[in-house]
Amino acid sequence: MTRDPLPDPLLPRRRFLQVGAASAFLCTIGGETVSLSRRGDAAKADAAAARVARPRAAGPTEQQTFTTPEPQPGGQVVEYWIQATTARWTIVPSRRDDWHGKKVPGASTFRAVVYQQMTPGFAAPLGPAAMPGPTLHAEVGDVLRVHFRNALPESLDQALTMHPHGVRYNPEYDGVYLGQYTRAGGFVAPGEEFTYTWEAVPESVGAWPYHDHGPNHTLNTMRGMFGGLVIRPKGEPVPAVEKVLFLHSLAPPVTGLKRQFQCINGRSFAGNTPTITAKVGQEVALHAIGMDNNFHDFHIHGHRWKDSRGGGHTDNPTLGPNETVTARFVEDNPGRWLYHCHVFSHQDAGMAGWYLVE
Ligand SMILES: [Cu+2]
Repeated sequence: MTRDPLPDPLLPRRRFLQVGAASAFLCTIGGETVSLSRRGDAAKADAAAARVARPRAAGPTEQQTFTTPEPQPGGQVVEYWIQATTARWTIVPSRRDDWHGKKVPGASTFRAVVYQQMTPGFAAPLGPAAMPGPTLHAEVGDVLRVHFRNALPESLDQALTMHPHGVRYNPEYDGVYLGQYTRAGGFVAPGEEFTYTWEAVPESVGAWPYHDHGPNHTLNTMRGMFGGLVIRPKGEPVPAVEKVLFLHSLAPPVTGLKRQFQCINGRSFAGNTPTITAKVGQEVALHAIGMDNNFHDFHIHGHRWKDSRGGGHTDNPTLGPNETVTARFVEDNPGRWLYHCHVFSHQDAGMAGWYLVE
């Protein structure tokens, strides 16, 4: 689908028309405007990101210090070790669309940048280097203590961050690059570590994304630097089936591949996207999150549920960038079901998967 960037007065008209082409977008990286409109343009954004100097805390607001929060009585510290790394990532491993029973020809492998869960002290990998990153769990009253390491190779010399939605944090732990106003957690250079502390407050209940918000955040988010946070009320049981599903695209300027893929969790076409399984009687919670420049919707055949954002029953709620909707129900309808984005051009370019109920 076309992304519609706002006209930039610094861009000549001809360049802007190119930018208007399908899957193009503009990034501002440390004050430079970079257009990602053609295959290979990611290298331009990476070069611009390598030129961003470490910010020096600017004024009194940035000198202000904050107390690191501790858990509420009865809560606990939930610790994670997560590194940012590259991954050779294949979007259509089966080279097939199992829904339509046809081949998906052509290359679909590129270098992604992802979050990977590690054992304490970053001693060894605990999970795969995959899209999305690990789902982080906490209950209300807990604090999440996330030790983050930028393990990018020398060839990708740029600062990264982890920025969460939904949890509470003070400016120290926002994980955002703010130019000259940046704090340490908003600029974690290769080889460096930073520990974020985030509070699970009552208003945090639900599922939320986290993502890179460093100087090159747009490109990095588009190439895999995102994951989910699930915060539960204290003591609430975990649903038997729970899955975070990111709806997003992988476009030629980002991947260097020839075609645009519409993805769920970094994969395209049924049989490659997550196949979700459940049994009749089980509690099911599917958290769909928009993770690109487009609007999506989230449709599951054969089911309906109360919109988690309030309102009535739905089977096809709309989802904006970084917005979550949770489909939660007790399974009562066995069979082979399709789940997909109902934007037709997304559905037909791979944003679909299987939901199998025994
Ligand atoms: Cu969509």
